[in-house]
This record gives sequence, structure tokens and C-alpha cells, in this order.
Amino acid sequence: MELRVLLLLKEKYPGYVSGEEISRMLGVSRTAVWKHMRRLKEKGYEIESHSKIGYRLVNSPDKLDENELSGLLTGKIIGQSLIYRESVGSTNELAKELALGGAVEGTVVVAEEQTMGKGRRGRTWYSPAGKGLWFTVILRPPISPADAAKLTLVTAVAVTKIIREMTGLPAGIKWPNDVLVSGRKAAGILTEMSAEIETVNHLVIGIGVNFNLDPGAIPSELAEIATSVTRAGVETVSRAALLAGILNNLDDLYQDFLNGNFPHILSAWKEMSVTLNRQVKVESIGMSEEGMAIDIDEDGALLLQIKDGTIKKVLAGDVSLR
Ligand code: BT5
Repeated sequence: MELRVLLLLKEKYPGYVSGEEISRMLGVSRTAVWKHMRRLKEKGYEIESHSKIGYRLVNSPDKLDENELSGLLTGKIIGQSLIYRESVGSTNELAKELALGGAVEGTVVVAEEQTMGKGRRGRTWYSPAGKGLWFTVILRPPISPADAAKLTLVTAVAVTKIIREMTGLPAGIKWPNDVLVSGRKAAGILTEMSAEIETVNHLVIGIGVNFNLDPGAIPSELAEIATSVTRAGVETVSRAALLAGILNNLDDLYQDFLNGNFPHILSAWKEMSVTLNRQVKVESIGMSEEGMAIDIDEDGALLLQIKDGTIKKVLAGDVSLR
């Protein structure tokens, strides 16, 4: 009910809505309306009330909870269920537990802060409170494990496209999981899966987008390599709007993917790539190779042409641009 009251205030924003109209539309007493207003104010909503004309929303808290997100989510699959935490070890870890417990496909786990945010291969992801989008999507695609890496690429397209559209920044994708803005990392993706030999049980796709990291507080090892989407002075987009934009676009692309349109998504990926046609160094477990990144194949693998002309297919690894 509190959410419905809030949605009404948002619908009328920046205008007023009378207590009588709210009580009529939601079928609750005027006292109940007043109580919901009080609770919303306790949660940080700034609401003006005027005895004659009613209530008016003035300001919303910068949160990524159901109150702030649910009115913005339009996806058919992704965002069906939203799990919100002020603080969590890692949204991927919580998502894995929830997936094992039967969480529906499209469940999104989001936190204001991660105390043990994870990168790939045991690395850590810096995730301070309120400074980014730290979230994980649970998917249950009917695919074989060999195709799971494609979903990291699908996700990178969604994140990059929406950062470009909503902030105007020249975001690009560095294979396989980084979103760069002006050569620095603005977002990263960590896909983990639970699978049998032939089928995927579930995937958790963790996405970290730096929104407004505080340059004074950032760990020194990240100072030269990380950036935030608001660093370039883009302040018109809210964290909730950016998160909803990414989730809605991911929902579209995921449905495209399920309908067999991966080649189409791959073309978009190539258009957004900052890796292709560049001299790169690729490091993976037990290998390190330099060469020209000439293409991404239909499996989402990087095709690397090394000095002697041979083309190597790389399924996973870390790329540094030369
Ligand atoms: C990644 O790993 O880029 C995957 C990051 C995924 C983070 C999300 S947040 C929500 C979800 N829950 C989690 O626990 N994780 C996911 P990788 O390519 O291995 O890059 C990790 C490296 O990026 C680190 O070793 C640092 O050098 C750097 N790094 C750490 N935090 C960063 C940040 N906030 N911004 C930019 N770079 C960062």
C-alpha cells in the first residue's frame, strides 16, 4: 500500500494530490493515508502537505529499493522479483543462495554496499555504499554450459548501450567483461553458473557500475584505472533510473537471445568494442599471448592473430590494450 501511495505521488509529481483522492483511489481511510505519508517521510521522502490541496512529493531518497525501482521496471522476465539490501557481502553470493533455494528467473539482487564484492578469479570489486550500482540477475536459460559466456557479452551490450544513451558518455566494451569510458573501467561483469555437463541450472550475472565514486576515498590502486559515469559531469540521471534502464534493456536483449538472435547482439557488441583491431595482450590460466584482436566468433570467443599469422581462439582471459 505504501508503494501505491508513493506511485500516486510520483504520477502527480510535481503537482499535488488530495488526501481524499488518494483514499478514494486506494480504498483506504484518510488516517491510513496520513500514516503512509509519515512512514514515507521516515524513509527519507520529502513530502509537502497542505490542508486544502493535499500532498506533494518534493524529493526522493537516493536508494535502489523497491519504492524507487518498481515503477521504472518494465521487463517481462528481469525484475519480476527484487531483493534489496543496504549492505551485503556480495550480491552474486546472495543470488547463488537464492537461486539454489528456487528464486524465480529474473530475480534481481541489489545492494547499496558490498563488503566483499568480487571480481573474476578471486579478485575484489570495490563497492562503497551509495556510490554505484552493485547488482546481480538470476537467469535460468535453457542452454548448454558452452553457451553461457555469450550472456556476459549480451550483458555488456545492455550496460554499454544504456550508459551511452542515458549519460551521453562514449562507453565501449573491452572483451569480455569491462565497460570503459575514456580508457578507464566504469563497469565490470561477473558471470557465474551452476551446471550439469549438458545443461545450465542457473546463471548469476553480477554487474558493478561505478556511479559517483569519491576520488578522495578511492583505493590508490584504482585511482588510475577506474572511473564513474558521473565523473564527466553527467548529473541528470539518477542511480535508480540508470539501474532500471540497464535492467529493462537486458530484459529485451535476453529475450532476443532466447529467440536465437545472438548474431544480431554480437553485431551490436562489435560496434561498441574497443578491443577489436587493436594490438592486445591476453592472459589466461597458463597462457599469455600478444597479438591482434581480429574478431569475436559466434561463440563469443576472441580471435587473436599472433606474430606468425596463426589465429588463436580465446574463450576466457584478461585483455590489456597495447
Ligand atoms: C570484474 O572483474 O570486472 C567483475 C566485477 C563484477 C562486480 C559485480 S558488483 C555486483 C556483483 N557482485 C559481486 O560480488 N560482483 C559483481 P575483473 O575483470 O576480475 O576485474 C577486477 C579488477 O577490477 C580488480 O582487480 C581491480 O583492479 C579492478 N576494480 C576493482 N573494483 C573496481 C571498481 N569499482 N571500478 C573499477 N575497477 C575496479
